[in-house]
Amino acid sequence: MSSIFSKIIAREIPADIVYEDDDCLAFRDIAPKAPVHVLVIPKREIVSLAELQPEDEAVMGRCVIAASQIAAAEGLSGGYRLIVNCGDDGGQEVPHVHFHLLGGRKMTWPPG
Ligand code: IU
Repeated sequence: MSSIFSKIIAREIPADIVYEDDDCLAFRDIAPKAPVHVLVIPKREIVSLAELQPEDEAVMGRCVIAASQIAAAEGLSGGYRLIVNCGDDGGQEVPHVHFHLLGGRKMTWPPG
């Protein structure tokens, strides 16, 4: 299933892209929930964590490492949060798996 994130990958709609490699893309969230709020996505169209297949292992790992590198580049030396919402109960709105990298403020726990 294609989503708006596929259009961002294809450069059909603009986004503030902060990182790209062969497998992953990262861009700033249009409605940031923290001073730093970057979405890290696989370029492959994967709907959610619930649809992951064994062949997605490398690309998902690549996204997590990219998130770590972006966090360092953004100066988040005090820490940050990396989360994935999955499905309706998880609060997922866009049907293309994405990591939220949130930082620049103290996070609370548990999330709502
Ligand atoms: P969620 O985990 O699916 O709820 O997160 C979707 C995020 O995508 C949310 O934080 C939106 O602000 C963000 N987003 C975006 O950055 N650009 C877009 O064009 C759209 C959503 I639509």
